[in-house]
Amino acid sequence: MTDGGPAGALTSDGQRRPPVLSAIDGIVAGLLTTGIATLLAALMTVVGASGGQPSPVAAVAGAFIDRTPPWLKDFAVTTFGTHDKLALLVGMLVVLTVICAAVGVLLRWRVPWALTAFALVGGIGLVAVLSRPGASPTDAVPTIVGVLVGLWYLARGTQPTPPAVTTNPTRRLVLGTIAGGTAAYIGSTVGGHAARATASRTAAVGPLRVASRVSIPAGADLKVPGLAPFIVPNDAFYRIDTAFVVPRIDADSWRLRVTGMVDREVEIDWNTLQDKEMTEALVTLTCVSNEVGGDLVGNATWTGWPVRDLLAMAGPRAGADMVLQTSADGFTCGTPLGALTDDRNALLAVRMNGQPLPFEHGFPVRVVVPGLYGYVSACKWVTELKVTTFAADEGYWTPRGWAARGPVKTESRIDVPRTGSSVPAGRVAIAGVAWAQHRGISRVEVQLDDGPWQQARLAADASTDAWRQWVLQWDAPRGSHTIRVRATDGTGQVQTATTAPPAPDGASGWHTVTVRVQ
Ligand SMILES: Nc1nc2c(c(=O)[nH]1)N[C@H]1C(S)=C(S)[C@@H](COP(=O)(O)O)O[C@H]1N2
Ligand SMILES: [Mo]
Repeated sequence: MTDGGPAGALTSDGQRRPPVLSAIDGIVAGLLTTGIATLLAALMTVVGASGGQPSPVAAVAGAFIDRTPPWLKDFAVTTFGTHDKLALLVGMLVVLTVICAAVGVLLRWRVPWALTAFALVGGIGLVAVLSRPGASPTDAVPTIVGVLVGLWYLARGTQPTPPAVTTNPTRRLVLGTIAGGTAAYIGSTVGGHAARATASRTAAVGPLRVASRVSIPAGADLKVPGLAPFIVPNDAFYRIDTAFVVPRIDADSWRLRVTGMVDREVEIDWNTLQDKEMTEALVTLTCVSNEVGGDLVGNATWTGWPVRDLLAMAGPRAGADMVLQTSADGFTCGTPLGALTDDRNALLAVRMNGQPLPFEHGFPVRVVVPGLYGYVSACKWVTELKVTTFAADEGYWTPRGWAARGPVKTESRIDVPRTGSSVPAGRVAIAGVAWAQHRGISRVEVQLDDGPWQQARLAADASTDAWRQWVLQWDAPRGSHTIRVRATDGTGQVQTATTAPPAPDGASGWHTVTVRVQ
């Protein structure tokens, strides 16, 4: 075949083109559009010309995440865990490829329809870009330019006799897009905004004034093989958020404002915060989406300035009962005002296990509140605290089917032996973790098959805000066995046997595993 241009059913020498070539033309047009738009978006971000998300791919992903129905979000978290964003990207690219291929084939018969369909898909990207938090009209430029180039590429091949010289410009354009995209990526990493953020994080290791330090009792970690460590390392800590692209914020340009029902609005910056007297605290974070037995829970040492000290500077007014926290990426969560002003360790955290927060976990500053699920308390990349009421405002997840208030339910989990595993007969350590943040764990019991509840040995108590490990040595007889666990919190309340799904306010029930003893 001669290169008769990207479209049309006939080649320049009058032969019928195989449909697969038309499909490829459509895909190339899609690649050109997304490549150019991504390149321009990256350039805009590098020069600081956008406060939103000018890349249509990232914007559609973000808009999709924001509109995901609860069942689909649960499915995604259960199926892909913390790889849910990669799964979304792959899914989007597959859908886009199929649409573009269809557009290419349609071009063989109905040129205006094909071009219209292509423009409509671009329009979806445009709407997404313009509806992202912080978007400005100029954010539309990358998508519009990208779509126009894609349309031009599709339309140019539909001329009756495409001039042969079009071959080279096309090739150059494709190569140029790849080269430009790579350059923009490297540029944004090395010279741009992301680089400033990385540099500011690297520099964020100076000494802090810490009023109270955490000391972890020697016996807090039972070191049973297979049991979750008492302190979860930062790179192993679960990550859940709605951010398709992890926000990379330059600490030096970060500000946190306290607004709303306050006597005076307050704003602090990074340097001011660094000079405050910090508190160090062990706090276990839990996701409301965590299934019974799930791993969306982790424990870390957090260092930060108590939120109550900042709120006291602003002076919350009478009648306020909620603080709407806002993240740099537009996410919000509604936290009971009392949980941020009482004596618990609700922190504006700047360190996680002694390190500056990883970008994935909220650098430069996130909030951590013992006793509440993350979705109503643990705002990452936090930029605003609006003092308000539950009647007037709601956080991101509330209109999406989750409860406005999310106190953590008492839960316990069996880590070893793993469900479905086989263990040799004899002494077997049954071990796991239990949590009831801010109330503490006073007892953990294990039931083997339908036997009596046996008390497990608890690890040393490090904090009522942290999870507690437990272990029970078992003389395992041959056969198939069921192991169940339940915890009792610091108030004497036994963990409920009533099973509930994660939505709307957290899963409940006793974690049960089955093992085969050989
Ligand atoms: N900005 C922002 N903060 C957020 C979220 C989010 O989507 N965006 N998700 C919350 C939820 S649902 C949880 S469970 C915790 C998880 O914190 P981690 O990713 O550091 O473990 O962050 C909370 N803070
Ligand atoms: Mo969560």
